[in-house]
Amino acid sequence: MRNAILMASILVAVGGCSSESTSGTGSLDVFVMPEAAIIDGLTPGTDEENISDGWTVTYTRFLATVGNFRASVSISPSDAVSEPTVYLLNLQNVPASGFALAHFDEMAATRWDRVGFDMPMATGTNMCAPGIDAGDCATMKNEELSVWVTGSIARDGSPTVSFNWKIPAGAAFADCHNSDGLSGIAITSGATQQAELTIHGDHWFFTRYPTGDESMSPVSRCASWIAAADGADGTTPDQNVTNGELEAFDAVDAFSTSASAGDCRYELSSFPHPVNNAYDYVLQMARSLGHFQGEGDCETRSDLN
Ligand SMILES: [Cu+2]
Repeated sequence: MRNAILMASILVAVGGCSSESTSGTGSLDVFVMPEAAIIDGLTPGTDEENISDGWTVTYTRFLATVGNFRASVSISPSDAVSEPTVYLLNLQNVPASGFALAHFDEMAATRWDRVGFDMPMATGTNMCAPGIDAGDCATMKNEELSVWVTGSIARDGSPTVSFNWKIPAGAAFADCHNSDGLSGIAITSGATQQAELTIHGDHWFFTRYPTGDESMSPVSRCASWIAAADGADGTTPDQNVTNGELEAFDAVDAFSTSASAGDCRYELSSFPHPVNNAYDYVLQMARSLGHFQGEGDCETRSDLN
C-alpha cells in the first residue's frame, strides 16, 4: 500500500502538470471567518437555515477562541507547519475578508492532508484580537471561556427572551476537509492558497448533533427550548436565561417530543456524551462550531480541558 502511494506520487511528479505535484513550494494564508448567522442572526421559516418554530434570533455578542492551527502531509512527516497562537475574537467584528490568523511560506507543493485547529478555553497567554472589547477579552481569560454568546429570541405573541451564556468548552478539530470531502488543502507551486477556519453560529438550535454535511443530515433549527428554560432553576422567570437555568433544565423537559412541536423532534442519542440537561446540550454544541472552508467539516473533534 505504501509502495502504491509512493509510486502514485512519483508518477504525478513526473507528469509535472498536476496541481498536486511535489515539485516547488507555495504559501498558505489562514483566516477565521464567521458564518453569516453570527452577524445576521436567524429568521423563522421553512428554509433549511431557518428557525422552524417561529423565533427570530439576534446575537449581540459572539466571542470565541480560535488558534493552534496546524497542517501536515501524512506521507511525508517532515512536512508540517503550525502556529500555536490562540486569539480571542469578536466574531461580529472581524474584517470582511476574515481574520488573518497565520501565514506560511515555502510549503511543499502537494496536498497537506492533515489540517486542524483548536477552540480552547482561554488562558492569560492568549491574544486579544483587534475588534474585541478589552474588558470582554479579560473576562474570557479570567473565566477561562471558549465561547461567550449573548443575544435574544423573539416571536409574535411571546415575550422576547434574552440569553447570556459564558461557555467553558474547549475543543480540538482535526482531519478537516472541504465540502467536497477533499482532505486538508492543496498547496501549489508559486501560489498562495487560502484556508478558512469557519465558525458556525447556530448549532445550539439543532435538533441533533451535527456531523458531516449539515445540509444532508436531518437537522431542524428550533429555539423554543430557550424560552422554556426561563425560571427552570426555581427563580422567577425574568425573560433572561442564564447558565444556572440551563443546568437546572432537565433534558426530558427541554427536548422531549411532547415538549416540542412540528419539526422540533430531538435526537439526543446522536450526541457523543449524555445530555442530562440543557447545559450539557449547549456545551456539546459549542464544541462542534469549528468548520473548514465554509461548509466543510473536521472529521475528528475532541474535548480540550
Ligand atoms: Cu455547522
